[in-house]
Amino acid sequence: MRYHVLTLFPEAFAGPVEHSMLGRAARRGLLSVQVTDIRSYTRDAHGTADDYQFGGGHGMVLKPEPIFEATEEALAAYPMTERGAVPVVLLSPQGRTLNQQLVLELAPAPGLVLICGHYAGVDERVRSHLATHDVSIGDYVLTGGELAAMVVIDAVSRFTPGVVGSAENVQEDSITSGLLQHPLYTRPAEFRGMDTPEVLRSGNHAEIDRWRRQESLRRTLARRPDLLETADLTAADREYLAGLGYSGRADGDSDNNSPRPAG
Ligand code: 6GU
Repeated sequence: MRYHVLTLFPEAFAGPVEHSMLGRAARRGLLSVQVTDIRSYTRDAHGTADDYQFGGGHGMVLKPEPIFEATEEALAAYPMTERGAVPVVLLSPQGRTLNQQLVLELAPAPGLVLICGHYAGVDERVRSHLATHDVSIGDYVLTGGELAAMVVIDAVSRFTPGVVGSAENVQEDSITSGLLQHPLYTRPAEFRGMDTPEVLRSGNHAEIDRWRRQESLRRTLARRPDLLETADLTAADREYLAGLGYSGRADGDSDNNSPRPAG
């Protein structure tokens, strides 16, 4: 994956990209992160990237020209690629909230252009005529899109072969599987009076798998019951959940999205 980040704060990417799993992946040639200073695409002597908003009001607005030109130059690296095959992602609090499904949608692309918004916002023409995706990382407001772009890069890169240990890790992790992960333990078996589950040390792999699946289900029901609506559940899963008082919906014949008590 080739990432093209457009930002007013290129320095912000040096640390996170170099000193992390991503840095290791970049040095191994599995991905690249090209950071472009939007200001380098401005035409005036002061490098003016923003301007007052039409209609008046507080807050400056990022001008369209430098962002269009920087994006077009990034896309020029893909001359043989179909238009739209390289997503142009605008990071803004108004966007679609990032989740693992959106991450999976972005992951197969050969490259990603990430536009970091700032100030009051960006000229609407960037959103309407340049960006293919408008993405937020959650319901809170950041000072800029830089941290959000790093979150997208990190989450998407986990699906680039070789970036994380094994493909299994990615397929079995929380959320991708549709359920939260079961609890994890390592040595020592007992620490300050806190025990670890006997079953995990039993060597009985069928029992271990069953325990892990049930813990995943229990934890998902307790913390994120919404995920159970779309998770791939077996008859045994449903039976276990029913024992916990969950009676989800009977295979999509109900519009009720909230868990109901059993019975
Ligand atoms: Cl992508 N940008 C900003 N400025 N704030 C945010 C965000 C993005 N996502 C959540 N909050």
